[in-house]
Amino acid sequence: MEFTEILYEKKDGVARITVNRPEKYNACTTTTIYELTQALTDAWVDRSVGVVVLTGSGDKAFCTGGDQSIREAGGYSGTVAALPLEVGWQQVSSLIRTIPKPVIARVNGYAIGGGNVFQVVCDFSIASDKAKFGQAGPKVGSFDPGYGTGDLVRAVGLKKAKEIWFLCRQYSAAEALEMGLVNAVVPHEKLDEEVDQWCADLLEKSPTALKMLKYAFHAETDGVVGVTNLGVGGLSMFYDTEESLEGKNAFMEKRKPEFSKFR
Ligand code: 2NE
Repeated sequence: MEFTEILYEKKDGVARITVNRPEKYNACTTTTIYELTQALTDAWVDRSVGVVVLTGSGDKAFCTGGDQSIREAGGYSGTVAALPLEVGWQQVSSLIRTIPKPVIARVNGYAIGGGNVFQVVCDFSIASDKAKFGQAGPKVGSFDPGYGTGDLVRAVGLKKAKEIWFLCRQYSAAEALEMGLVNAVVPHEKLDEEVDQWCADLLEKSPTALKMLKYAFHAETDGVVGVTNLGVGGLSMFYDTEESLEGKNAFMEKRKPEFSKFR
């Protein structure tokens, strides 16, 4: 796959997606967002991938949200001009939350605005001790409702989530750990070692158990979409059974299905 604003590599069961605009502190255009959806979709369908790592290039920023320098009426420009704001950004968050594999945010620097939302919706966040966190919407005339507010509430509690959004303060990695915004903080130079260890620990586990757990965690909060994902996770396993195949085989062989032996 050819990308211009992200890097995408797959190795030893791990798909690593890197927002690659370090000169803009990894702020995103519509192209970046579109490419993120493509990479996440590829990681979803590739059975060799067990864990996804999301990060940013360089050592300044994980991601600082929308690129304000190319923001225009209606959204953010880029070569994929036809990607409306409400499709692209929430699609990335949605894919991170529904891809049936653990997604780790490797937070190597600033996670601000939409960048903080991305790390919030990841299953795990491992932060460098240099990382800084915060929302910026009310400062720059934006807000990120839904995943950007709901998952934050569940991570840090309602009062703290409102403080983060309304006041647009920045929080250190230590403060983020204390409030439950991240899972672990390590010295900057140990970040890759720590992320690699989490990947190795996850890759040892049953992929189906992890998939169903991920869906179960979101089923409660995501309404019919959450229940659908949980149900379809079950359906994909049912398709692997003899009982399910009997239905298909009977149809193809133009006979009545014999389901009674599966009772
Ligand atoms: C991240 C932060 C706090 C860093 O501050 P500092 O002082 O350490 O660095 P500086 O000089 O501000 O930034 C370094 C370079 O990166 C660019 C800056 O313009 C600067 O470029 P030069 O002047 O050196 O050429 N840069 C950083 N973030 C950028 C951005 N988001 N867009 C374009 N250029 C950016 C500080 O830079 C900061 O506060 N950044 C802005 C954060 C922000 O407002 N993000 C957007 C929030 S809204 C959003 O993400 C969103 C949403 O709410 C809903 C839907 C979709 C998106």
